[in-house]
Amino acid sequence: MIDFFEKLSEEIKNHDEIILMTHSTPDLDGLGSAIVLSEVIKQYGKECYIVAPKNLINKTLNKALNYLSENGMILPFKYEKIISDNNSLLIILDVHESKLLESEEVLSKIKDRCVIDHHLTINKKIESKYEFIDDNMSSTVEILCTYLKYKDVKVDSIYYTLLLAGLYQDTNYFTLKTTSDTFLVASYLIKMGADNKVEHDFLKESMESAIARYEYIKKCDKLNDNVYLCVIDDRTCSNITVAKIADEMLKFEEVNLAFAVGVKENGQIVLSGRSCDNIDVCSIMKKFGGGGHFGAAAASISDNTIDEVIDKLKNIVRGNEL
Ligand SMILES: [Mn+2]
Repeated sequence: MIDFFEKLSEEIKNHDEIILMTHSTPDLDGLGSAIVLSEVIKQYGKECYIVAPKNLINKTLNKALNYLSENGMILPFKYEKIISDNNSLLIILDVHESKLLESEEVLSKIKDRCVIDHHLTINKKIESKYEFIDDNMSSTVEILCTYLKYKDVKVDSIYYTLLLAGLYQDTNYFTLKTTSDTFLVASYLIKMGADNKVEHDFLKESMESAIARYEYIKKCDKLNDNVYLCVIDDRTCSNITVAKIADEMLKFEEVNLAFAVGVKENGQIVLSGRSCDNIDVCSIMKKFGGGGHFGAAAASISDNTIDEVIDKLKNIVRGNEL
């Protein structure tokens, strides 16, 4: 990792302009890390932009972005159309597959690339000069904080709050992929001035949305011993909604493997899975063309109906494939 950090710093110094990009429908882990990295890069005296997100439906992220604006922080967003290669370096965060990117157009424009990610590799990786992809890391925040510590760079305390919220969100309150190093990162962020109360305010949600989730959970199906599926069948929903339902279901003592499925506005089926007890839910999601982590994974499916997806999932879970 230290090798990569040295190369990353070197690459930043060797380029006139740095473009940062995360996955589409960004979250606080990806976009929060990009915002903080842009602050660091400005300290190196370089121009730095973040590819402007087209779809900001993550409420926690929105709250955090508003909080930054209210506190006078300027977000260096730049639209994909006006981005060009001016001896630019593209740093890709929290994703390493081209079809999941915020903008494939920007990817095609800039040839010098570095990739920083913590997801499992499922499909073809983006070609880059240097990459650091370690699926043992809890989050991109964890990788970035290791870099900040190593380089001994400091940013305004407000950014540490942003990173702490990203760490909470990506690990689902320190339940997913959390190691002793993850807690050390949390400790570092608090030490550097992260405000735990503000971070908790970012993560708060409306009573209405929490109750709506439980209405679906109330009707969930038991597929097998300790395996449950929740179906959102009366409205369209986002991948965030199904992810949150699957997260929530894993809290119950009856549940070792939880799935939630729904239909997105564009007609795609979104399926999310969460597991404990060493069940590889990612290998199940791969069967639907998806991916993610060992204990948390998802798939977006275009060529099946929701009923077909549910049937296929039931067959997988009830077969001897687990
Ligand atoms: Mn992440």
